[in-house]
Amino acid sequence: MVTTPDDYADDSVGATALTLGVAKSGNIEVVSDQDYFKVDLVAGQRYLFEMTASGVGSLDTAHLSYSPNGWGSRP
Ligand SMILES: [Ca+2]
Ligand SMILES: [Ca+2]
Repeated sequence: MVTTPDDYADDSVGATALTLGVAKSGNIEVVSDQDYFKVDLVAGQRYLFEMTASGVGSLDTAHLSYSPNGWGSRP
């Protein structure tokens, strides 16, 4: 059996840093997968975050969540 390794950490401690304006792609390898990202923001500024899905099984139920420790996406 071949398993695909997880591409991003499942928790905020290991969150991957994002660069504003630069897209990041990843995979939800298993149903229970969560991929965490972090980004430095400036108070008072507006930001737009977009998440799209492709391939088998969409992220219809995916969501972005915010906490001071980072953003998370999960199915
Ligand atoms: Ca993943
Ligand atoms: Ca993960």
